[in-house]
Amino acid sequence: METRIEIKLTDITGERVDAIVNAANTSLLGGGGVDGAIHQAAGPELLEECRLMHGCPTGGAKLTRGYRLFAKYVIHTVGPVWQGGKHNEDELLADCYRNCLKLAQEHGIKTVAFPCISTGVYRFPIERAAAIALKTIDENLAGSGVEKVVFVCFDEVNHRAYLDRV
Ligand code: AR6
Repeated sequence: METRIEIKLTDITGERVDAIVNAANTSLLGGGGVDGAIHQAAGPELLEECRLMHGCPTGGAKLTRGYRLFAKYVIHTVGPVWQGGKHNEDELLADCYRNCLKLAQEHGIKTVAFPCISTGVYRFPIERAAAIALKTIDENLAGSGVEKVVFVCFDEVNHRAYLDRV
């Protein structure tokens, strides 16, 4: 099976994929950045379902429906807050990508779009985050049943960091 990796500069809420990934916080009760944009686009039912989840640990992932989004599902993951690099941040960020893929596999999701997890408010260095995202997906895609992964960047710096690595 051929798997496609795409890198885009766009708003993730408009992606026409089976699932979009949300860079959430441990409460799963919404926030700013991509989290705010996804809740805004999906509508209030998303928050209602998130309330039933009782949060999510850093590096973990939980799945909800997508409501008013094109995407049937939202996979909520919680990236690490950058604290200088000696607090297991790299491994926790890799866990986010791995656990999202795992959920995608369990739900028969074929196409999934990821934002640049942790690179906004959580201040993870952009180049380092892009390298981890690409490597982790590359290492875990085989056998997952996922046929297309879209890395959705929202700014030129992240976009360039991904393009330079493929
Ligand atoms: N589409 C795609 N990417 C986006 C969008 C969008 N509509 N909006 C922002 N980004 P951030 P984090 C990019 O801060 O660092 C929230 O408040 C953004 O440019 O959204 O993981 C949560 O509730 C950046 O590259 O997430 C948490 O409290 C990337 O998404 C906290 O922020 C991630 O930036 C999580 O922080």
